[in-house]
Amino acid sequence: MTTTGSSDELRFPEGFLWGTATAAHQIEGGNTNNDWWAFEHADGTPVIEPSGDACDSWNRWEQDLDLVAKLGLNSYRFSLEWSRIEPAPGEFSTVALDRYKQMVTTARDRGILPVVTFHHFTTPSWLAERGGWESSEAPDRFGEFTAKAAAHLGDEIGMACTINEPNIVALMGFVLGAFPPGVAMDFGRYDLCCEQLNAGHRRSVEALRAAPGSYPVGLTLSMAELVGHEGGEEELARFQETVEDRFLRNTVGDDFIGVQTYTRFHFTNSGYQVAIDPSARMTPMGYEFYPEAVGATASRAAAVTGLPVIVTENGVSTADDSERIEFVDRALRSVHAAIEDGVDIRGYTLWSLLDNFEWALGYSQHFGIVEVDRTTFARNPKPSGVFFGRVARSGVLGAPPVGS
Ligand code: GCO
Repeated sequence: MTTTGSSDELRFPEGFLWGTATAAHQIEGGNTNNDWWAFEHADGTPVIEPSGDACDSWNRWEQDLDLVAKLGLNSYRFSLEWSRIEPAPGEFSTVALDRYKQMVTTARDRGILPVVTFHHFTTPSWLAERGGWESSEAPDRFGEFTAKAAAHLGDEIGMACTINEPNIVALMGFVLGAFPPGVAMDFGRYDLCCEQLNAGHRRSVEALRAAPGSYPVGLTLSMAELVGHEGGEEELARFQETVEDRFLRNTVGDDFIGVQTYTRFHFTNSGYQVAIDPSARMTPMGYEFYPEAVGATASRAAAVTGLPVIVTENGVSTADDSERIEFVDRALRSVHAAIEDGVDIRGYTLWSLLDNFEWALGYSQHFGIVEVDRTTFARNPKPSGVFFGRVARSGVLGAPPVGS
């Protein structure tokens, strides 16, 4: 249980995971052999610019780990780029596997728990050309890839996240059309993709359980606090079921549920709304600025799955770093309140370590606690990173920052 110090100080449980996160395609650079690279260079997609060199983290990965350690965090969530590891079906790159293994061991050497995500939005071109997640072979192919990668990375993996936000892969790919394959409003293909991703998660869990070592395994899911208003209850229930609960139910036998929350959504008699108050404070992502959503989503995920919760992504896109500090402070207060209410939340991961490639929005968004010079790739920690590291080191959230 947590104890509180002075009235404004909130102490988090011993052993709480304090981390930050990235994803291969968003930071490595040069990931040319996947569906996202093709989507970025195709005509008529909503992608505003290609990922290009990203943050050059394929070459600067050790700098990134040094930053995580220097900030004082104890975990780092990063993803494997499937297309680097398996550039052609059944053909595996030892160089790529060795690199990711090096990241795991180097994280360990720095006292950082390596949290490895096996699929973070990108799919190898060879599989995309066969139908991607709609193809009947996708779940097995992903299970085989998981087995190969987990065997090579070995028993020093700290935690394994199978698929990052399967709901977003399906929703953006087949309803909103902003992710590959860029299909809009096709609910039949959306449903198929959801079922395939759920099957892929189960194959991946099986493969991880058979791999060397013993570490927690789970799914990470995009969740928003869903607020019902008069006349919106049915729409809320439909959204909750088709976008969240169908995945939450697919976690039986897992060790944790990864919750990834950025905002809340409103459901009224005119349907889904990002905000209902015309003067609501918004972020550059078009989300309502509402840090407290994460306490609600973590509580609901725990209630639905019965699993321990790790907040595997939370943060805010803002050019005003003091606003990020306010966001994280308020989000952590809502997490602490949920823990006080008995919710088993074991970690908080701030998205993101670096300002990086925000998918269709390119480099227009700033989620990082470290800024990256887009020309020299020099990394420069922000005050929000120093703030978060101080909380991580002490396990205590102090008085609200001045001016919040
Ligand atoms: C996601 C992804 C990240 C995003 C982050 C900000 O949740 O969409 O995991 O890749 O960059 O969430 O939108």
